[in-house]
Amino acid sequence: MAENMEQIRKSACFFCHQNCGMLVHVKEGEVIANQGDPDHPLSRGGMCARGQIALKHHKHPARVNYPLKRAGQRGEGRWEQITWEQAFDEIACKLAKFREESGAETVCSAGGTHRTDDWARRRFMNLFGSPNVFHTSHVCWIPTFMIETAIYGWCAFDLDLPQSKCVVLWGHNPGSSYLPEMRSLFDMRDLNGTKIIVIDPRLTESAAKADLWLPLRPGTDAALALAWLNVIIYEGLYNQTFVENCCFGWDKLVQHMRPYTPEWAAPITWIDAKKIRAGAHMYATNRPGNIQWGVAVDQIGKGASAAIHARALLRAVTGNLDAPGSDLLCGPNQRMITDEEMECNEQIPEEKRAKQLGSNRYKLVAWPGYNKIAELTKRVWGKAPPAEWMCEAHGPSVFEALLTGQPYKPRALLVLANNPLLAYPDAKKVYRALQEVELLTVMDYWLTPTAMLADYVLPAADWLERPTITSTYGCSDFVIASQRAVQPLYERRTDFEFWKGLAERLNQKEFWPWITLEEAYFDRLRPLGYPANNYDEFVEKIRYDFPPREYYKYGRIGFATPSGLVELYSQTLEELGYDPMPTYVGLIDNREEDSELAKQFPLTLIAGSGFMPYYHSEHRQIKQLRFMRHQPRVQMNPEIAHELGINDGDWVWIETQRGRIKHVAELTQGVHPRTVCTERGWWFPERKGEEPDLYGVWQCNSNVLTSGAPEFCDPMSGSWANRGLLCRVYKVEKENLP
Ligand SMILES: Nc1nc2c(c(=O)[nH]1)N[C@H]1C(S)=C(S)[C@@H](COP(=O)(O)OP(=O)(O)OC[C@H]3O[C@@H](n4cnc5c(=O)[nH]c(N)nc54)[C@H](O)[C@@H]3O)O[C@H]1N2
Ligand SMILES: Nc1nc2c(c(=O)[nH]1)N[C@H]1C(S)=C(S)[C@@H](COP(=O)(O)OP(=O)(O)OC[C@H]3O[C@@H](n4cnc5c(=O)[nH]c(N)nc54)[C@H](O)[C@@H]3O)O[C@H]1N2
Ligand code: SF4
Ligand SMILES: [Mo]
Repeated sequence: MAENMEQIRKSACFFCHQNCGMLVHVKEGEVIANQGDPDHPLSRGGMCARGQIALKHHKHPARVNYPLKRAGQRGEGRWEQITWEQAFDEIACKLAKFREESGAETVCSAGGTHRTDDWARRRFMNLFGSPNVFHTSHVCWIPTFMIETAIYGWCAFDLDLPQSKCVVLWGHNPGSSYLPEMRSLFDMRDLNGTKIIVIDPRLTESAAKADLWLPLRPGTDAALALAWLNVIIYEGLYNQTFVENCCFGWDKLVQHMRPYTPEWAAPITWIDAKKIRAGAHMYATNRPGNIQWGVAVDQIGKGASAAIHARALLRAVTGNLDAPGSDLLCGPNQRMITDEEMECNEQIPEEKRAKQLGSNRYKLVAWPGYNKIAELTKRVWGKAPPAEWMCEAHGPSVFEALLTGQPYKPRALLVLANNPLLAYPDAKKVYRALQEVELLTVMDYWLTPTAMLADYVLPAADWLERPTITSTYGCSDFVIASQRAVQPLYERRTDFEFWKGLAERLNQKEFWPWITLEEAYFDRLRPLGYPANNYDEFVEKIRYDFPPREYYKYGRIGFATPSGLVELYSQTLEELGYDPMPTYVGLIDNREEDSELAKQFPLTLIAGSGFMPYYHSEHRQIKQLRFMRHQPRVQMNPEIAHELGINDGDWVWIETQRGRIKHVAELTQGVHPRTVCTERGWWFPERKGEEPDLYGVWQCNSNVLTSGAPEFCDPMSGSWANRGLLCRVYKVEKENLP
């Protein structure tokens, strides 16, 4: 096609992992417009405010466009522009030196949420010999994935909504976090009369439309889920056939659940026993039903696993698993080359696996747990979930190792698609840890607060500049392929090229045969057997592959667990030294209501949840979005605010034992008088980037308030606590107003 003709490219937005389909209009190699793709099977033409500003993001004057090397002191903000060749040569040379002097494991890599080709990161790190890859996985879906897989052989995230009679949104607010999903859900409710239950301390966009809203005390989800199990078991609302034929450990579970009555849970959860029962009845009697994953439960730190585990067992005892209208076990993609198959996991020796930081303490989402899960899933499904995400070093433990040198001191941190100062707990500790690292590289679109501390900053290509494969972190049975709309501007490169560039200098050349990312993707899709000669043609002609839906797969293959059944009593968890059935362990900060600490910090904190229009710490640079939400807001109830002399719009301090931050008070009846909710991810790109300001990162960053210390973390999953912490709130003094 002539260069000057307008072309439409079938792309996918990657400002979040909904990956909405986009039709991108391109003329003379430049993007001129983008619109939602009405033929996209999931987003159906929809897009959110972030999708709308893709062009502003693409052409924003503050984007990092060339590799930068630190010229002054760390954090001084003086940079020298260098070539990619120089950056690769220098970084690779340092990595080789660290490997030789102190072992490959001293090179670590940090990620955030899924934004990019993480199989490439893992492939590089495995071949390099380091097990120390980590993400925010321990607080985002992965505890859920691994616990559910331990119990029933895959995570039941594939929801068969059209036939469902009841959907539970448990710590999930698609009304601000997944807008396309919110639309489908409420369209379906209007069409089918599906019941919707929302379990959320706040009256959210989703809760406002629910049939039943259970406003629980933050962090007490395990108590609520256990009480639902108690009701369902002891009132005989369970699915007897499923329990008898498909489950292991029923008698033990019945005994174990005896104490967890709604009356026991009421004072813990702040929900009255009648309402707890009503919720359990609604879910158990409107079958088939779904429980939609929400990240809140992964973020309650100590005790997160009990909540996740109990929530999963609710599906099992009601038989809401892999049946029409319930939560399905899709299993891995059977025909394409999966993320896991791209990772070269077999290349990392046992002796290096044992050096994975945090894996001796938090075993499930690390090599000890992953080994078991991978063996079972391979036996039944033929394939394993990816090690990237499911088998990780523990971020807070890596930062701890940097500060203490125990069990050894990491020397390099390769940060990519992550803003650690805003994403990981106890941000001041993360900051001190980053000062300790000898080599810090950051690949990003912007000079973020974290990038300001780097030795090298590398310019990342955005979603318009690269192809995308969508397959739910490499864990679903379907695939959607999308095109690169344009070649990267300036010297921006894809994350894949970053790993490949290093790999080629570190003796991995034979493992990276592809020149472009499209070539790698096409190799992965080739086994699907479609008539296409290259990736672009695949997208043009085929674009997606959804295998026919098969219900009750367990009838044919069984469940990928030691017994081949749904394990109400989990042998995998027991073998790892964990509780085979969920047990309530209480809140992290205060077990006793009258403790000294609870007197000093009388309120319960939610340290951030999703809100529009931002994605975590991103997009504050984009004027059109900033106009919608200019500064951070803390939600609190007018009753407590008035007691504290706080008015709507006042700047207030929110303080925990770790530190304090400022937000603007937003008074709302939609939260309990004892609960406050801050926003996550705030920094101010318009302020000074150099030390000590770092774009105002210490002013409003919710992670100043959180903790990743072992006593706050869940031993099974490694979750740290962002929800259910103790805090106090008071007005900002005149001299401290921003
Ligand atoms: N207190 C508190 N902390 C939390 C949470 C919370 O609710 N409260 N939520 C947690 C959760 S669920 C998550 S997932 C994490 C998110 O943590 P992060 O993923 O670190 O969050 P982001 O702010 O989105 O940072 C991503 C960075 O990567 C850059 N980026 C985006 N796309 C790409 C790409 O394709 N390539 C490259 N190289 N860079 C890219 C962005 O510009 C941004 O600077 O935070 C966790 N931390
Ligand atoms: N706009 C926007 N969308 C996003 C993101 C974003 O940053 N911004 N991030 C993306 C990512 S990486 C993720 S993981 C998803 C997460 O999306 P969701 O699963 O929707 O999670 P959150 O929005 O963090 O929180 C959901 C709800 O949990 C409630 N909550 C807080 N504490 C508790 C608790 O202890 N128990 C219960 N039951 N509920 C609680 C909060 O009030 C909130 O309304 O969103 C994705 N989408
Ligand atoms: S940021 Fe918005 S448009 Fe982009 S994928 Fe997510 S929901 Fe879709
Ligand atoms: Mo997340």
